[in-house]
Amino acid sequence: MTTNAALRDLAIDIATEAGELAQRRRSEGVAITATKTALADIVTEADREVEDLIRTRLAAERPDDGFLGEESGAAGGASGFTWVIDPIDGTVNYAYGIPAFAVSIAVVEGTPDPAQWRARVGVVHNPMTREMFHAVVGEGAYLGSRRLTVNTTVDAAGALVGTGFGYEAQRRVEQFEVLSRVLPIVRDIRRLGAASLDLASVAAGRLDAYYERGLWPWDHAAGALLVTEAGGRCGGIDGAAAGRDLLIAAAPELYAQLEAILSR
Ligand code: LIP
Repeated sequence: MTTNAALRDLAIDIATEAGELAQRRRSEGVAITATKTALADIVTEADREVEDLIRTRLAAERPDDGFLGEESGAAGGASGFTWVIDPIDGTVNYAYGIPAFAVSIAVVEGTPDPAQWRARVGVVHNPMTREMFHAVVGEGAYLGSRRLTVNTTVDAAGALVGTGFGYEAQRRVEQFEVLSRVLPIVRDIRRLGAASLDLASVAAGRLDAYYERGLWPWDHAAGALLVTEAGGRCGGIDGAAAGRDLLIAAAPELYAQLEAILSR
């Protein structure tokens, strides 16, 4: 019987190796961009290569587990556990050399659906800052060895709130309308560009809250566990699970205030 701690340690080891590859490809990629290939192709290649590394490690060390990855999709397993992977979360930051992207690795139990799964382990690693955020269900959230807690003393008027925007024009029009309701109320907005790092920032108290519509399961699988293990709440409106419709993350009292604003 594999313990949660063993799954976390494996996730950290794989995230470390994957982060080193992502960093290496980025530096090599800049040279290639300067000569011929479009930067977008560099990023896609790196995304795929990093996910391939993760998938290969897991096939060797956890052959009976399922897999759900941004680049290569889903594969069932016999163990009841699924590894939910975003190899490079913060793709645009990665392409531009902004040091705010992460390898996001989660282990969930049950159906690999955010509305049904039970997260057991979450790891979010920013190789540029060498920060390793990690959590095991029921055992707290950490940045390295430092225990994390969400900010619990802030209401909406004083809140620093992270958010993000999709890639489609029409969705951005809708997201701008929502932002026009939030911005006048809160302290300020931050758009970090990587959901996993937004969620890690809420867990670490670097943001008071985060919300976004249109996220994929791999964007938030690991970060959501960081938030809940740091004493926060992560979900949607009226008790819904976090998903494509909406994700809100904050301490419970601020969550309720944001939920009221976002559900208007
Ligand atoms: C990104 C998310 C971010 C969102 C971006 C994009 P990707 O994921 O992490 O929160 O605002 O539009 O979806 O594409 O970098 O893996």
